[in-house]
Amino acid sequence: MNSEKRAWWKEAVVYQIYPRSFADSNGDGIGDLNGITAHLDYLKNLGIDVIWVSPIYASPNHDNGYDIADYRAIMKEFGTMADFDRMLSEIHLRGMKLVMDLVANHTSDENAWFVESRKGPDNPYRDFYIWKDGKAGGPPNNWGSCFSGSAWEKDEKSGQYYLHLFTKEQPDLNWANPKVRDAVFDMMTWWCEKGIDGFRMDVIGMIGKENYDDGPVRPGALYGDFAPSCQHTQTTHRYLREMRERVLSKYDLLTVGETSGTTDNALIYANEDESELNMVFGFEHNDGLNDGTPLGKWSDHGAPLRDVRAPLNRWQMDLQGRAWNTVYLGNHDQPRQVSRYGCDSELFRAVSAKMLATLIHTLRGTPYVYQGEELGMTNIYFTDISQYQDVENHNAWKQWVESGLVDAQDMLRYFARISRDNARTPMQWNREKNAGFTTGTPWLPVNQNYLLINAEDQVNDPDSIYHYYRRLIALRHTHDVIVYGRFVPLMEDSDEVYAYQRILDNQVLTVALNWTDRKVPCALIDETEGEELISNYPTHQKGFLQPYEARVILNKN
Ligand code: TEU
Ligand code: CA
Repeated sequence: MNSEKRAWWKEAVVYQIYPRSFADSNGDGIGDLNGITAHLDYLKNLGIDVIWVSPIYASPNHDNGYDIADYRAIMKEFGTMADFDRMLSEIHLRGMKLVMDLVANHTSDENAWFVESRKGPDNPYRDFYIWKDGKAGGPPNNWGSCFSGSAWEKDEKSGQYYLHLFTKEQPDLNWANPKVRDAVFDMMTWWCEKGIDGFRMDVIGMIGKENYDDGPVRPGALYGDFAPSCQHTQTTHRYLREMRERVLSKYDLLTVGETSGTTDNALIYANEDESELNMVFGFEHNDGLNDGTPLGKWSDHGAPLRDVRAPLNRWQMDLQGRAWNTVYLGNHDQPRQVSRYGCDSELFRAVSAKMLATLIHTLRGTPYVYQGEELGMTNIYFTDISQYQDVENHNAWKQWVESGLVDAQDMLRYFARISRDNARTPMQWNREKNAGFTTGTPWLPVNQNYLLINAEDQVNDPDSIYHYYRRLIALRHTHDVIVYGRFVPLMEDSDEVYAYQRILDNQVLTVALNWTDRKVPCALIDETEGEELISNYPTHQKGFLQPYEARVILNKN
């Protein structure tokens, strides 16, 4: 295994910033670039190598920046290009790197390209987007948007429809047009020349549309699935190889695709031959838990060990030695990980947050930490539709509740469990007003548990979740086995214990994690003589794991 190709992006730990909610420097209630710059030492002290920042480009914010109006300008709420340049140089001064979010499957409908395109069939930008005639008085096909409703919007002016796989304010770019690829690649080059260190590529698996046939309709669903025509196609791979050749290969970048899909897909995107991307995010251990229900993610589905471990272990086994993996449980599209996979009660919050942290930092792959996760921040559990900001919630509400198809109380329960807004509440910095996030009125309420959960208290407490993350990150930076060790699953029949080994040369790392809030029998670690690298409990009980206990032992033969 020592022959494995080393790379800085395999050894790195990435921290995701959702800029709107990270730190507000000027009191308007919205996080901004100067707010990020002011907190770089906090990230450096945590041990972070790479910062991935969610979109910071000019945007009307129908989807919080994932609808870009101008790829070469900074969103005015976030600051100026001078603020960006200063942030980038301060990141580099501290030896960290910056990865930008590349949202290029679609733009905002306010992007100059779309404003032109919409003017009519003769406009030179018409083919920058996907325009089709309707069929039988309706849209061109039966596809549903990821955010509810049809994926087509009729433009009254020309009578044609344009495709939007997300909101109608996010029209899909037509990658089949070489001018679109030129424009996107030029823009990427422009950012690389500014000195950024990589791209996280939003829904990049959807860029290669191959046909516009009706998609299969799942039982109970209202629209057809676009995936067979748009997801992980040969055409997408062709565009990515072109992108590699024309842009990515010219710089030393971290590239991570937000692709979803199976390990078969990942093996192509993230192949060790580096013909496309360095790594991709799998979704089988989060969104995949909801497969088969007509409402998709809107359900009561929990996260029992078997359902979470099976996809995670499959990605570990299928990719090793062949493609590089990512490891994450939380991001800006998922609820808070301690609320979803652990337990956010006062009793178990810290210990379960540390157990989950142990998992993401000891599986094979580059770990991604989502802001506030290192403090054990929890879901906010809104109780009324009016409290939500996220367009995904409001569109789903219209489609299912206002139409009478789903009961309002049921939907609110699903939202409280899984809504993206749970992860988007402001970062909890200290015990001051609004948790120190803003002196004004925060755009989304601060979780009222900030007196219990905040960065300042945890930085001052050596036993905190924050310091546990700091220790895990330091271990990655000292032990090659954590980065390059082969993954060997253990105890796959257990409903309670997630266990595995990582093996590199003469070193064996053994990890045992109790996924439950009960003391459970487990002899694995007792039989393992070795050095304890980390644990979330100060003392252990022979033959058992305590509630949410995590143990990591290193043996050298
Ligand atoms: O998310 C893509 C995506 O597939 C999401 O719809 C995801 O499935 C859902 O939010 C949660 O399960 C990316 C971005 O990360 C997201 O924030 C954007 O809204 C979306 O693309 C459109 O750009
Ligand atoms: Ca601000």
